[in-house]
Amino acid sequence: MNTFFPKIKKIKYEGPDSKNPLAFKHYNPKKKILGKSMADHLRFAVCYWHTFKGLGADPFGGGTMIRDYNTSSAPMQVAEDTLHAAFEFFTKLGVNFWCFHDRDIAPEADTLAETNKRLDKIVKIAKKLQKDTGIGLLWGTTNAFSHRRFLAGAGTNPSPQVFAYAASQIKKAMEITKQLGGQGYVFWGGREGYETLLNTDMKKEFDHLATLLHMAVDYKKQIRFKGQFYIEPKPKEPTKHQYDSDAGNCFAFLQKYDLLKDFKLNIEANHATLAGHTFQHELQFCVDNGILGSVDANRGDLFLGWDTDQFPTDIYETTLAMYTILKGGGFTTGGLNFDAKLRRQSIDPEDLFHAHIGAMDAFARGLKNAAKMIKDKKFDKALRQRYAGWNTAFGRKIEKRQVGFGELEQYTLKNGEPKVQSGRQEMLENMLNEYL
Ligand code: XUL
Ligand code: CO
Repeated sequence: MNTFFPKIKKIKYEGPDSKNPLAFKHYNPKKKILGKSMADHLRFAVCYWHTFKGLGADPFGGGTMIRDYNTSSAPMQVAEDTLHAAFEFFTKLGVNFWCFHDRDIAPEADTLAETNKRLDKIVKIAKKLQKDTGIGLLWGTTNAFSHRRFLAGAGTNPSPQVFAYAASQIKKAMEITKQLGGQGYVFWGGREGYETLLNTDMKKEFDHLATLLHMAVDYKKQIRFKGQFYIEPKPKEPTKHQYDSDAGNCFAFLQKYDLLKDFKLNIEANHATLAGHTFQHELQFCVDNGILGSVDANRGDLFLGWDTDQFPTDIYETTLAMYTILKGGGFTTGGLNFDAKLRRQSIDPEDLFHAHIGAMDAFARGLKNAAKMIKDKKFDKALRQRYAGWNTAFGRKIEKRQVGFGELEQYTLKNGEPKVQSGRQEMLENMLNEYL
């Protein structure tokens, strides 16, 4: 396995003093933190679409990256070569998982039947590569947004024929995800949204989206696929208004349509910021409501209003994210999938390694910092103190709804002006910096 990245050797942990750019300074997979190995905490996955199929194209120009696995004129040869390159990459980098869309691993043919045959061919090879390398599938998904037929959405398309096509595609993608032992399956509503309400029956579209997901749940039971289902919030792009706009909105949707027991969320950092939230906010919302499933680990650029999908490098962010994830019990089926792409000018294959090494180290540092914060309990203590009033008999009575407005008015008339306290934000922010 030394064909497509011949210059790169297996990436090793060399510790914080290493000056080798192709080594981990912080990610030490076997090192135990809070009783679990770093690898088991972080569950890193490489995404197929950006890493192997993205070649630096942007709205103003085509790809800039030339790859040896992309040179054949036969599309299925490219698919095979790319798969081999991918497993060479995963192995050299030392991640335990990968993620893909159906259309990333095998190109679409003229008919659905032919496309499915292509998938079968590639999945057979992928299965063998997984077995040979010990690398597992974190989640699979469907690309029901790139093809022209999905211009007005998949599950929310005004045409039942398109709905049926999307369902057929998801059916197959679930089957291959199961065959590859996928631990999860993601539904990102690529074009489930609208451009103008003048041509959109929003109620119908939400209902149809829920119908599609219910059918997926039924089919999951039918084929005994045990992986976890996730939906992935994103507020805009490609449509002006995406239906799964943020975690709160997804939670309401899942509750309304009785899907809550079957779905968790896949939270993406850049989607959080597009929704006007911090990454930590979206994670915390999920933890609080028992719906944190997996994470697409990337970052946006706050000066740019689109999904720049950059590799995560900000230790402040990764520390807060890992703090929230650990406090929420950590990952079970999910993990940290680098849904991130190289910048257009980073054209060399080794840039793929630099990007992932930096991202893995950034999360490894986040994990170490968060573990210290948890052990020290300083933030826990500050939070407890702030809400201490609720642990008094008076506070508990309110929480248990044993008193109403009348009793509270009596209390206020008797006790007068409440005592106010400082939020201590600056002190807490300073305290956080001590861990970075
Ligand atoms: C798009 C995005 C997707 C999903 C999988 O913004 O994040 O790549 O993660 O379909
Ligand atoms: Co994503």
